[in-house]
Amino acid sequence: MDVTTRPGICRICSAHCGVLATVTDGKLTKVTGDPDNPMFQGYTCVKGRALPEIHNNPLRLLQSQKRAPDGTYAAVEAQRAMDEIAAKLQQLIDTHGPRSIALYLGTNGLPYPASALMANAFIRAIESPMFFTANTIDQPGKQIALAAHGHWLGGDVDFHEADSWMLIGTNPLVSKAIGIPGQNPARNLKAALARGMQLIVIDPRRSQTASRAAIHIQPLPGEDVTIVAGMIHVIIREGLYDSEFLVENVDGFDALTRAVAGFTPDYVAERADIPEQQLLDAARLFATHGHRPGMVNAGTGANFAMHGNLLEYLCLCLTTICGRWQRAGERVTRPNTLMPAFEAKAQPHAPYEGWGYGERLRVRGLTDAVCGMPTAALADEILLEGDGQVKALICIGGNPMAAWPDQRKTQRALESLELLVTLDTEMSLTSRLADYVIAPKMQMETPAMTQGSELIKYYTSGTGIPAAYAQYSPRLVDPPEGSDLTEEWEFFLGLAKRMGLELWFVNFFGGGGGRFMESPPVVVNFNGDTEMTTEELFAHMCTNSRVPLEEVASHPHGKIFDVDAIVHDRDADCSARLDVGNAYMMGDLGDVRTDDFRATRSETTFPLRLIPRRHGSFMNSSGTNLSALNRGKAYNPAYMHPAAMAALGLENGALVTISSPHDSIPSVLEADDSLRHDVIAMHHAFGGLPAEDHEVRDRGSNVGRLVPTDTDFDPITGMPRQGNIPVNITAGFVNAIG
Ligand SMILES: Nc1nc2c(c(=O)[nH]1)N[C@H]1C(S)=C(S)[C@@H](COP(=O)(O)OP(=O)(O)OC[C@H]3O[C@@H](n4cnc5c(=O)[nH]c(N)nc54)[C@H](O)[C@@H]3O)O[C@H]1N2
Ligand SMILES: Nc1nc2c(c(=O)[nH]1)N[C@H]1C(S)=C(S)[C@@H](COP(=O)(O)OP(=O)(O)OC[C@H]3O[C@@H](n4cnc5c(=O)[nH]c(N)nc54)[C@H](O)[C@@H]3O)O[C@H]1N2
Ligand code: SF4
Ligand SMILES: [Mo]
Repeated sequence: MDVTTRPGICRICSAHCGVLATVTDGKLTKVTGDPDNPMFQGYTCVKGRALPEIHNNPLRLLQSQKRAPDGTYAAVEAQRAMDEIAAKLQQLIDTHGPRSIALYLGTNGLPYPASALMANAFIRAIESPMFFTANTIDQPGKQIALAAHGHWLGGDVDFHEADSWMLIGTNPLVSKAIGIPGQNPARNLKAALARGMQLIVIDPRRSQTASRAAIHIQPLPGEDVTIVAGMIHVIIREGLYDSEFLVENVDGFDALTRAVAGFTPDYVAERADIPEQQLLDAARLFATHGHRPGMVNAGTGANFAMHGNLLEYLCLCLTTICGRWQRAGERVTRPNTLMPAFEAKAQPHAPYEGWGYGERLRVRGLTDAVCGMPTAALADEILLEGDGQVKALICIGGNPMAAWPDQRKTQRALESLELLVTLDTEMSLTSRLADYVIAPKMQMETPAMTQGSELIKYYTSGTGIPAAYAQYSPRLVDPPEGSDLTEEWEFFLGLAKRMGLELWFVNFFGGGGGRFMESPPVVVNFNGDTEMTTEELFAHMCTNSRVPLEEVASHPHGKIFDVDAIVHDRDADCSARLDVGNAYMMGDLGDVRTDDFRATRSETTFPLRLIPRRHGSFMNSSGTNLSALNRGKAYNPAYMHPAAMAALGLENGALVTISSPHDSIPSVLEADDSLRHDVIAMHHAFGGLPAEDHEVRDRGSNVGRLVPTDTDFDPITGMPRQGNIPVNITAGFVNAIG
């Protein structure tokens, strides 16, 4: 037996844990934590340890697939598929113009750092503006808010030193996504609490994270704007803000003061259904506790419930009026390692235009924005006839049928396309509607680096790697024998060669969607006959790295580098200021204050609110079909408080119908006393096609089907109301519409 164990990187989520991968006779057989990794010290989660099952999944595609006219699939050589797809794309471009071609990048772009960049180079080369990502059905308000507020160039306060922190609608102990550094978040939080950190969590559910909080506010969902505005109100009224920081760096304080004036503690307490004293306690704790007070971060729960842009903006305002940014002379919390060195400065970068420019969508007045194109409108762009109609869609590591809102509309749209291509490791729900499914290599079959995990700090505060840590890993295992697999970036290069296109691959670093750069982008030109390996492309991508890639690679277990990164003094001529009084945001806050929440509440047809939550064993729709991860339970239950179930005469495990004003889905009830009585919680991205609802106990059901895209939606990002969804529950299920 030939057995080797080598260090590698799990990239299922943004934590990018350093792992040990064992290969036995050419097959990945074991993945564990790497005790010699200085950042993770042996930590992994259940998903990372399932990488062998993920690679060896019998449902994994080892050949690309092509759909026959009768709807069956047969293997097709990847090169041949590229020939046919390139020809079809060219024909569509010649007949309907480049806008008829759209790309959608999902969460499995993250493990492969060249994938998204090459896909983007391709769409620019054909001159189509239709590049969409999962970001605009996630938390696009983060970038909208940064544009309106500006950036602090000294960066974030360090969680590892802070005495307080506030988390809103996020559960980083499970999601590893934001706030508590995701590199072993449980250890990071434990250490912080032992040091005396006081945590404030706002969540309608007593989540894993909330149960460790000093103050857990458990409000009605969708009232986060109300609560944060209330906290700002209290902090201003009691003079607990940082006036020195405001004078030096901030505009708009008067406008903010006026806009929050109506959010008095009694109003907020009634509206959010929380104790008034708790709001006061939280505001005072956040503003005054400890020597090194911390920041506030919000997650999907808070962003999905409408007003996501405003919520994110108010979080920045709260952070800024309390002066919670890293100052001159302090350490840079997230120094670059595989990204270029930069000089952090204790000064603002002024706000910039964040939305309302660029490509105009043909529906709902939406446009391109700093968060990217509105993905919730892509199905409409496919269905709406006329000039500019989208006729071909290529999905890279994403699963629209599982994850997009309005599943029935998505299905109609995807079925009406002239060409649908997915790059996916399996016959996902979306692949099952595709003309071609391109089978890619998997994580341990490709080289890996942590640059992508480092980079996400530009997306928002509270993300990225909080140390000068980096790791590189070579390919650890060969693809299965007899397979024909293509890396995603090679697929786009293959199309470009066939279509006679020159590609400009751009790896840019910097916030604001590249509007301001810490360093010039790395540009790699691919013309007709450029040949390159992924390893060579990574070397190009790291041309300007602070620590050279070879140096990083010489530490196979990863290394925390000793870089001297201190926040510098502000430039003498710096006149930029942060803005906490943006007119659009203040107007939106005014609208929130005047909407008639009592009237909305008195509506009783849909008395419950459905909220999102992540599953510890799955990454969105990935992994649900693996017994190592689902342990015999491959569905997403509807979690509900037992007392609320009893009040409706429903029992644990009962089959029920969950209806929103838009549509219905089946589900299986599961008692959960961590929830408020008036909410139910579900994981998204489960279920089959609508016609497969009877399989609910085997595959769950699709929350996105309850979400319309054209009634409650954000006017800037197009994001629909994916959380705080009004629903009712009835016993049993009749598959009426599907
Ligand atoms: N109702 C509701 N809707 C939501 C959400 C919610 O909470 N509620 N969440 C939203 C959020 S935050 C997001 S990010 C989006 C997610 O939206 P998507 O990114 O579109 O959905 P995923 O399920 O993550 O899709 C991942 C796909 O990648 C495939 N895959 C797995 N491994 C690999 C690989 O190695 N290579 C390739 N090429 N493919 C691979 C999987 O089989 C799967 O089909 O959904 C959004 N939609
Ligand atoms: N294990 C695992 N990790 C993941 C993922 C996964 O699917 N599985 N998905 C990844 C992705 S794509 C993303 S975007 C991140 C998301 O990461 P998070 O944003 O941390 O997502 P969740 O873990 O679902 O935590 C959301 C919390 O919001 C609460 N909530 C729901 N509605 C409301 C509300 O109206 N107000 C407030 N205040 N709280 C509310 C929920 O109860 C829940 O505890 O996680 C990433 N990491
Ligand atoms: S936390 Fe994320 S990166 Fe780490 S092992 Fe789990 S899935 Fe992989
Ligand atoms: Mo996400």
